[in-house]
Amino acid sequence: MKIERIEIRRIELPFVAPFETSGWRELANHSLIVRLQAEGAEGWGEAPVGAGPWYNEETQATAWVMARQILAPMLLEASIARPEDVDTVFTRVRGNRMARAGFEFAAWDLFGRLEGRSLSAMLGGTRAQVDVGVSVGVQPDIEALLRVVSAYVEAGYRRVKLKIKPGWDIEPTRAVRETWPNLRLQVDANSIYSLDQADQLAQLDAFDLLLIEQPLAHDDIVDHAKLQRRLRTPICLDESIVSPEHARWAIELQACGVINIKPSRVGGLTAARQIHAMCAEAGIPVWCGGMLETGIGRAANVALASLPNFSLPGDISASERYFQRDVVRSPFVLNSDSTLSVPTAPGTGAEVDEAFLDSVTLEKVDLTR
Ligand code: OSB
Ligand code: MG
Repeated sequence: MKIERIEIRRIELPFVAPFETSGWRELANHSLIVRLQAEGAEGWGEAPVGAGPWYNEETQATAWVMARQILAPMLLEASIARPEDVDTVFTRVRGNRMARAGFEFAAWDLFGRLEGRSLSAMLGGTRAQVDVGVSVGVQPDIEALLRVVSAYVEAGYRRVKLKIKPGWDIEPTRAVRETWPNLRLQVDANSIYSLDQADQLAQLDAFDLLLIEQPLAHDDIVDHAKLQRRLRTPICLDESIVSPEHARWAIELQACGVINIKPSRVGGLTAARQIHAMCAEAGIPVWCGGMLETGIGRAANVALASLPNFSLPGDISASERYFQRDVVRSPFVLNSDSTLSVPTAPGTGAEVDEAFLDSVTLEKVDLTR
């Protein structure tokens, strides 16, 4: 197949509330949306980059340049027989994995729509519903935190993740654990600690957490292995795992007990599926993380989370947790058992609301063969 037309846009879709991590604040989704057209069909993908290089090195500005000047021209030149071929087309490209993933997701969607198969079926998904939780940003004080968590518990979420940082770690976690003794609880530090803070992190062992996510540097594996030996709670790597090779290194070094797979972080679903298989083999549970995606990127995450070794709840919340209005006519709704239903329609199943998407588009380009 030859891709005939590629549309790329950068958008700004405000969140219902600012999202604060250990090191930065997100006020809106600043992703790139990719649309591929071929053989009378189309596919959509989202590169969920942030406004600034705070999570990884990519930003909307870098992804925009990469997509227009490098990735789209490469893909228009190529001939692809399966979605996995997009991963191969881009192997020469160093880094820039979220920008690459935007195109790769769109190719899966395109092939799914052409073949009449759901993305979950294409990937080898085995579940019709996926367990999900909610990621709670840093709050001004513990009272506010308990109010926010309480609203999510009321809404039906049975797994909560707290963003932590020095000065906002032990006490907030203790307060949530004491208020909800049976809640599935985990924390995420987004790379803010160093190994010499191991004793402080070990205090989190008291709260029966599912995992402690990415305590150390975004590109570290070695110190995480040292830290893991000093903690009872499993370490979960997020930022550090940017490819299947990185997952293998982390497993070999015993740097973590769990891996968070974000398909966008690793360049797409092809690499995500390889990491999933490698972890299944090694007995490492995985779960699907999120990047505050619109309904376009979220649909790819939900399909991926339907694979068998996704045995912990994902950071894939209902659309209304993020946006007043999503760019799709098929928003995700939380089921009463803290799950989302996996779409069964061809491709991702996302039905893009083009008029609304246009209204949140800052800039758009069209490239053709
Ligand atoms: O580290 O998992 C993270 C959001 C943006 C960037 C990084 C992270 C997150 C989240 C939110 O924790 C996950 C979501 O609900 O999409
Ligand atoms: Mg994380």
